[in-house]
Amino acid sequence: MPIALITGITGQDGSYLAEFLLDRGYTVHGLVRRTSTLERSRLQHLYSNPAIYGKTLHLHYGDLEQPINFMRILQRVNPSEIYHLAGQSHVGLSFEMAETTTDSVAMGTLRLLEIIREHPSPVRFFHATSSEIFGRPTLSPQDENTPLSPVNPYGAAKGFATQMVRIYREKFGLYLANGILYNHESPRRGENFVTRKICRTAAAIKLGQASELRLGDTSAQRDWGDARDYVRGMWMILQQPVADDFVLATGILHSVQDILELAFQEVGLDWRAHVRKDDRLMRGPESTTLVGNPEKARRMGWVPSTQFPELIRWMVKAELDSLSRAPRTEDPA
Ligand code: G4F
Repeated sequence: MPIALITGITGQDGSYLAEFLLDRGYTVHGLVRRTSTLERSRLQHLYSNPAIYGKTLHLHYGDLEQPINFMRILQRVNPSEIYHLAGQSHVGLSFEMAETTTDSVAMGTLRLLEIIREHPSPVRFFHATSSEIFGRPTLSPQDENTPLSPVNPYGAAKGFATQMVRIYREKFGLYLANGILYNHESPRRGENFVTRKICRTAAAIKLGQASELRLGDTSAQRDWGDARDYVRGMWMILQQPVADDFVLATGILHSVQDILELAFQEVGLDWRAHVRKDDRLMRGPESTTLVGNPEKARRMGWVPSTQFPELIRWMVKAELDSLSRAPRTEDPA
């Protein structure tokens, strides 16, 4: 039975990836940070299933600031595949928390690479990197050979980690792969990312639990896909005979405004009556024309399955359903 170790298992991608691998007969081990609150809601259905938790799914306390702790877990678990998804992932916040972001994203990855270098058994390593490494690219769409030009601390940290994966792969002949991931969303997305924020607030307004939605730059454009497609792509990347880098993207740009219109249409309201521009949510240096060329991933058989309107409708329906059961108390900024 194959064994996988996932860093960042409690996040959107980690939880979908855990489900995907368990369905394929893997034993899955996840690294979870020790915090005062037990944030495992995305894994709750697996965690509370006695046929799964403690049998084919195991969680270990650990974080990437403590390499010895990770080394022990690696030795004990001895996985055939490692999926490295952990790290501060909010671009806007990375301006406020540049050091924390750099430490978790850049140094966290380097520490793992150093440990893998010394690990006695062969292991395949997937690094979830980001389109933010391209920042303001001179070429669109971007592919695996596009030069890095990040415009925020998060993108710079990811750029460093991406390049170190390439360097260690070449120098030490290790199986290390980068998945260059464009935006990917789902009802499990964090509430302060724009798709989830819009879908959740539109649903809350419809249900009388909120009255307005405050946003930054609604003309901003991104290449948005379905997170479930992206975790399937991560797995496919590690099944390739030779370690390599792959762009996972839809190849199609949409704007924040497009999300707004689709989400409010889904709840039968006019967005103009509820949306307010908030300058505090403007990002300053904004990444532009981040749209990926997924041609190389297509050649390995990866095709995104969900169209953008379907993705937004799915997210809005999920929010209507969850807010009907448990009304909103938070105000996502
Ligand atoms: O949803 P976002 O915060 O995602 P962003 O910054 O593109 O980053 C996400 O995708 C990257 C992959 O390309 C990942 F690497 C990264 O970890 C993360 O998962 O913002 C999307 C766009 C931006 O242009 C932002 O300025 O939406 C714009 N926006 C406008 N108003 C807003 C808001 N973003 C947020 N979060 N909140 C707003 O009110």
